[in-house]
Amino acid sequence: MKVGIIGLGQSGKSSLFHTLTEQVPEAPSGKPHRRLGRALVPDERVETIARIENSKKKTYAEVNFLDPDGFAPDSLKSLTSELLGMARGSELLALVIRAFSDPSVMHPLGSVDSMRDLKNCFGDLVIQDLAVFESRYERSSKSYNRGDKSLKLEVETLEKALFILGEDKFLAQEEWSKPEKEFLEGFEPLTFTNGIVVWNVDEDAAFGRGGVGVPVEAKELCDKKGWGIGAVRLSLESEVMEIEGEERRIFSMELGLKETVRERYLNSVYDRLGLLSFYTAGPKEAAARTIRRGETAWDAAGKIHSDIQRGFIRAEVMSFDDYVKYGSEEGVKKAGRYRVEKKEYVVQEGDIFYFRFNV
Ligand SMILES: Nc1nc2c(ncn2[C@@H]2O[C@H](COP(=O)(O)OP(=O)(O)OP(=O)(O)O)[C@@H](O)[C@H]2O)c(=O)[nH]1
Ligand SMILES: [Mg+2]
Repeated sequence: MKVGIIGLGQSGKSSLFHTLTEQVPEAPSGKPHRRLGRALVPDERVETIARIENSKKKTYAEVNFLDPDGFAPDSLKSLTSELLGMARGSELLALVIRAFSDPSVMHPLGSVDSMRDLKNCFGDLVIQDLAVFESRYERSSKSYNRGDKSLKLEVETLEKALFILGEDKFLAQEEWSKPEKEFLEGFEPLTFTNGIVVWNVDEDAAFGRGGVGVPVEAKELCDKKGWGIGAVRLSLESEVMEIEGEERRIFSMELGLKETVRERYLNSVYDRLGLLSFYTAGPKEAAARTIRRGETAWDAAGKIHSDIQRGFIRAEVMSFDDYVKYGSEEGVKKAGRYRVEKKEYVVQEGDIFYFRFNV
């Protein structure tokens, strides 16, 4: 799973990347490029399973982040096509908006005005999509008018898309039929992508879960676009990530941070994308894996290994809650709570699987 970080120059993109991936910033290269990093999703259930099974290895689900890096600090006065090109194809966009005042950090537009930046950045996403669809429309409408009627769906869909974008709306704000959607998705439009705004506030800002620190106006705009928004004190959280091990937890608690930004943020990534965690348990490995809501046991098997999917016979399943309640797989079996499911079984949050397969 891939999350593309976007934002104006000096808004805090790399700070976010750093807090999430713990990857230390590299020396400036001066050339625009994408920096990739991964974050392991903290998961108490993996710890529990590993304890019960005495597993040798613990495997966590992971999320990949990319940080557009190497742009001259004052060159990103808007979300340029080069920057957005790097984020296209991500499953989630994380838009960092500068809401910290620190005068020692320059703002590419010369002043801090978070609402202006948010509106402009949303506008930039629309502009980029418009550019993509306009050039395509120009070509296909020509062929269509010359008599290629197979392009009917394409031309009509493009007309609808251009109209929506022309109204300054996101494509995701509109209803689409399945064929329309499939056609549009081929272009990986930015305004079709799920998104979260990361409102990067001052160290001493009032803060909490449920949007404290985020102005009502910003929240409303995001709601309208179908995006999430949350306030983060990135410079503070970035410092916390410099601290190793147990000290980090203690320091976080002192600062009143119940969880690190990584835990909070990754949880909201899961929510927004409709992701679930499922598990496998054994003496070799206790592992968490990610799947989309609505996907099946067969999809889950494929996440582990293509052979397991290919040779799928059946899935044996217990819920994590039963597993803890009855203390072991044996206990779950004795309680009559162990199930055998077919390919089509829809995976539930916290399922622990054992796949029978034959290749
Ligand atoms: N005071 C304060 N400074 C911050 C905060 N977040 C980031 N900064 C500082 O702002 C500067 C830019 O932060 P980065 O994370 O590098 O921003 P960026 O968006 O990656 O910048 P570019 O890659 O140059 O576009 C750095 O000096 C950070 O230390 C914050 O919440 N408060
Ligand atoms: Mg950066």
